[in-house]
Amino acid sequence: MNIKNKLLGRSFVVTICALLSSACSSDMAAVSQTDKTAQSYNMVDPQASTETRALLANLYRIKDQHMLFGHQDTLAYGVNWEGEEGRSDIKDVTGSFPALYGWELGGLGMGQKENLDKVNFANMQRWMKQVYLRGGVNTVSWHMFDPVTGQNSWHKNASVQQLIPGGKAHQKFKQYLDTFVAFNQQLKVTNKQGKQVSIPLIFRPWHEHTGDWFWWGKGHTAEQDYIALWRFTVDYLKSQGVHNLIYAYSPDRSRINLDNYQADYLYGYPGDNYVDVLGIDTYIDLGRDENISVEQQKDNFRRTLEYTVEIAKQKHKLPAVSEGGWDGIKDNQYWTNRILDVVTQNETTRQIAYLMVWRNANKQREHKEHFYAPFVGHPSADNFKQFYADPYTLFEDNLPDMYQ
Ligand code: BMA
Repeated sequence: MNIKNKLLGRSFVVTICALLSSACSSDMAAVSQTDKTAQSYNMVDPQASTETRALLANLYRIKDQHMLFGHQDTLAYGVNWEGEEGRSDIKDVTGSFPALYGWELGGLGMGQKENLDKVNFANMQRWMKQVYLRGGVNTVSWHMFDPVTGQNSWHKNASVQQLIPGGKAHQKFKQYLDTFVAFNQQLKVTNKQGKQVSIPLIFRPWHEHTGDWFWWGKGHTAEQDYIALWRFTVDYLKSQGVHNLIYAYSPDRSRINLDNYQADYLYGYPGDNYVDVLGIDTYIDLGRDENISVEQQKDNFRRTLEYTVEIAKQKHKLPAVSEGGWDGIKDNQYWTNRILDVVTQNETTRQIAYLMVWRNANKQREHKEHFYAPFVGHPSADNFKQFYADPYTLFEDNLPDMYQ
């Protein structure tokens, strides 16, 4: 058992509460009032299920003291393995699964059995259920193929205006959304209390729209059309009986000027009634920008976090780093020096509820080195163990019950 298990493992909650009585007693009170508290967060979906409301309330409760660590596709494959049940590069290195699991729907709507990264959708559903039953948190993104042209999300078509209400391809777009409704309907499990529940998901559609690389991005889509696309997506899913979603907004930081953060960040913002989580996707602050010093990059990351948290505070939303990392992790001290040191820098940066790094592509299948999390043998693996052991970070083995 590592230090953090000793400090934070579920069985030690009582002990730690005795030591920190004031902090914990307010935590405990918050838990018992989960439902009430969640309503006061003014969720996008007023009919969100009890478990979904609890998840959001618990993320709020935890965020000042901790940050959930997440990894995309962690159960599906790793750098040196594929198709091994119960494996994850994060678990190989630390002994624990991450707290947050990212999944990708790209390909859904095209009648494919697998997503764009060859993850079988039925397996994905099975893993999502396992995650929920173990107490982890699932989040999904969707590199939607263009319903107008059938091309993937990186084609720069001016399609959004055809998809929104009044557009020529609006019916087609609804059919794409219906595929998610059907996928989501199967995400039901019987929980420990014997109740059938729909697995809560942090749903992150239309991401990185401040960039110009997706067909819904800036440059190919008018701002009001992007907003209409987002709002229709939310309204339609709710109208189809989907009530297990927490909606996350996630512009890309590389196209946001730090000196004009609020305005750039809110480009295309669909409104407070349409967003629960204010996320930021950032690679540029986390290693990609090799033209500036490490210190400068860390300072930029600090500002990104502070500004995101400030906007979230004003709008009563949950702040998060919805996606990011450094392809190849070319710094052995990366996890403590470039991430932990910045997210824990001050009371504002510490408000970030979760941070998720992108996928570890399977080297053999994809014929490339493309990874954002450590794996056994990677030079940053030891440093990642320190990151894991720090009381600030939460992995699945340290998560409190997120659904009550
Ligand atoms: C990108 C890369 C691609 C992948 C896509 C969708 O960032 O990882 O290889 O296909 O995300 O998951």
